[in-house]
Amino acid sequence: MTLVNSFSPGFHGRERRLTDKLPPGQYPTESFPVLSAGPTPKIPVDTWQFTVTTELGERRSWTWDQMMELPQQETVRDIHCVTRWSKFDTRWRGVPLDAFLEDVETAADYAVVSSYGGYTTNLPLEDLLDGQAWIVHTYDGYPLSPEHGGPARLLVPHLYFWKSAKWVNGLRLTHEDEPGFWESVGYHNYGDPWREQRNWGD
Ligand SMILES: Nc1nc2c(c(=O)[nH]1)N[C@H]1C(S)=C(S)[C@@H](COP(=O)(O)O)O[C@H]1N2
Ligand SMILES: [Mo]
Repeated sequence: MTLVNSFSPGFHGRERRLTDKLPPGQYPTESFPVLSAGPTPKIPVDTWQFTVTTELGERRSWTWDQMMELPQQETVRDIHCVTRWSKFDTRWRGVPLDAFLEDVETAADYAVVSSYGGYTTNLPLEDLLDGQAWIVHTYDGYPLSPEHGGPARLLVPHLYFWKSAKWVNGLRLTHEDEPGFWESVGYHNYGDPWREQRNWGD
């Protein structure tokens, strides 16, 4: 077997690529499963807003049109759901969180991201910055469908996909880390797929 592999660079290359891209305990899928804890809210873009609230209660909101005027980026990422599917090379378009947060004055270390419908998820503020997270409105060239979080969702591909809040409508900056919806019922507080942080205690 080893001999065959070493004479077959194509196969060897594929194997290598899979182990580099697939976190422990995950399997790759071509489909795009829908995972929602409740009904799918329908949010028209003319009522959509994204609001940042600081630890001092100061608020800054963007309408859909204002969000679309911010610098847009396209990003191609692998996503990893805690239910063990991973999907490679998903293509998104949206606004990096840096663009929303650059003029916001804060000394907070954490953020609680919130959604239409009431879903929340928490993460360290630094995980949202430096080009690591986006508010995305386009998936694979088309407007993001309601089932997948349209009109806009958070995308934080370096953490398990439950951190990527669908139907996102804002974030609150906090000094103390406050567990969100899944984090408060046993999911890991941080959720790094490469360290297999699925549940509290992992
Ligand atoms: N608002 C909201 N966002 C959410 C969820 C949810 O139930 N509500 N589910 C999370 C979970 S557990 C996962 S795996 C992904 C699923 O995204 P998808 O349905 O686009 O695959 O969305 C995350 N974001
Ligand atoms: Mo999930």
